[in-house]
Amino acid sequence: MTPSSAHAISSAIILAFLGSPVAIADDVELMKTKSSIVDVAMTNKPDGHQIMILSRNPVRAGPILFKVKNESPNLVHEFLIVKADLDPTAFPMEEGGTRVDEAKLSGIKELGDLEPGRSGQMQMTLGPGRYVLFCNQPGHFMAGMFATLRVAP
Ligand SMILES: [Cu+2]
Repeated sequence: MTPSSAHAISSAIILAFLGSPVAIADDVELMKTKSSIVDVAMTNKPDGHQIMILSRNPVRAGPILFKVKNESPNLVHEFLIVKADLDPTAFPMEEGGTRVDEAKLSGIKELGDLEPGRSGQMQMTLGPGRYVLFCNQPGHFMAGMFATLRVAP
């Protein structure tokens, strides 16, 4: 079964249950898998790479809760998101090249700094399209701390 046909079937099952007064455990499990929570893990590797890992991708358009965790032992990270068709490697950089030039991208939303081991949450309603999630602490973007998220209609 392809992922899209599995998705279509689970959607159909949920619609069927909405008409039923009886809630059962399987139904709750299905609703959970439909909920739009994206866990975001940010950490740095011993080799110097900075990474951002998303728990799911793509997601459906609508309200999405980003649960962001800084898993680094020793570095502050931050979480920014912008809708962009531009490939992250083509993002405008500040002079010196250590940070993305945020002034040149419109519509950036930001969670702000997260100390090592700390978590934060950001709720957004996203329309369909391609989004770039990134950390803009000096050097982190260039070291790989970004991810693209596809939001399906
Ligand atoms: Cu970072």
